[in-house]
Amino acid sequence: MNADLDKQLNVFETKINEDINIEPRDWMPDDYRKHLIRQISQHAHSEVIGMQPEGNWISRAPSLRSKKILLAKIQDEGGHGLYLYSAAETLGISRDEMLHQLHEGKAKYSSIFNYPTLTWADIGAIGWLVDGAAIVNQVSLQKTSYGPYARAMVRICKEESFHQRQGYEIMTKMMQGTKDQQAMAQDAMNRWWWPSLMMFGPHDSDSPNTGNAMKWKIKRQSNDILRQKFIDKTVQQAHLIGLSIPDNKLKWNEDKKSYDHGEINWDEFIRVINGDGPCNKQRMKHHIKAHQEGEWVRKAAIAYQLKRKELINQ
Ligand code: FAQ
Repeated sequence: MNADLDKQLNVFETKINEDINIEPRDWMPDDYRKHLIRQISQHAHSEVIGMQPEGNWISRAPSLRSKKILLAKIQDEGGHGLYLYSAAETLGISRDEMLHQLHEGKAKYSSIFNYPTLTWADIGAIGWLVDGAAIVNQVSLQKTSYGPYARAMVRICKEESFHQRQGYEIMTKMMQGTKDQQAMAQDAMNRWWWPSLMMFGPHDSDSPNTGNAMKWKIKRQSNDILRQKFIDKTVQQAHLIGLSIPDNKLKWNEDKKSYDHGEINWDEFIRVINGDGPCNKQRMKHHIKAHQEGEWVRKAAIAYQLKRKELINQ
């Protein structure tokens, strides 16, 4: 029995070392499976809850063009949630169980979606900064060791890069507009910058999951490395359109060839991930209501599948 287990572990570790994807039917250690279910389901919940702050602006988009783009983007995010729930299901957890964990507060979703969208510039800031941060993280996850997760990331990254550009376009247009529009864009930047940096998670030294994640190549780069990449790329984009970064410690470091920056407010981060951000309660309430109201759709879809099977088997 133990010799069998050793052999299976050996095959698993060889695949990880040789960068061969682990697939759903492969043997894998229980902790690897649990780690993936936690991360992928939280990622899926983030995509779906992330539809709410932007959905708030569909009926108030300033033109037909911007309304169409926003609708398509939000629909993409829902689709990302579906790919990710499907990837998590290949690990043996049901979608119902994942949603139950979310509704019970046992599964997290990204802290960023607990902040309100107060003006149209916030829609620009989400596309540019939030999708921008998501891409930096997800490009790295395209090489994650679990096959279904890695493949979902390839498609998601393509769509996120369109989202990032449409957000930057909104901000660029506003910065070319009136003084009021410029002030609105800067205000959105001021409110979304620090929460975007929090998306990458705690510092590596305070990140309990990073050790196993790196060992198993679930994460390819650490929270701090990815956060720094995002800062270096985004500061230049901000300066190009005349936005300033709300961090008086931000300074180019020629030796490091990257920016030094101020400290994140980790007390705020902890509060938000523990349910006490500006919109946590509202987000969960809305999700639970939509889930309950959608029960008849799920029942109808299952009934249709059963009927179809019955007809095929006749
Ligand atoms: N928010 O040990 P670590 C998007 C939790 S997609 C909430 O460092 P890990 C697209 C963490 O879960 C955005 N919780 O954890 C879009 C853990 O708690 P647990 C989502 C956070 O997993 C755009 C604890 O803190 N992207 O935006 C956060 O190694 C626009 C300790 O942390 C992903 O999910 C946080 N920011 O690293 C959609 C990417 N940070 O589970 C709509 C995939 C940490 O032990 C509109 N996920 N925590 O109870 C990851 O890369 C990782 O899971 C991290 C966290 C980097 C998020």
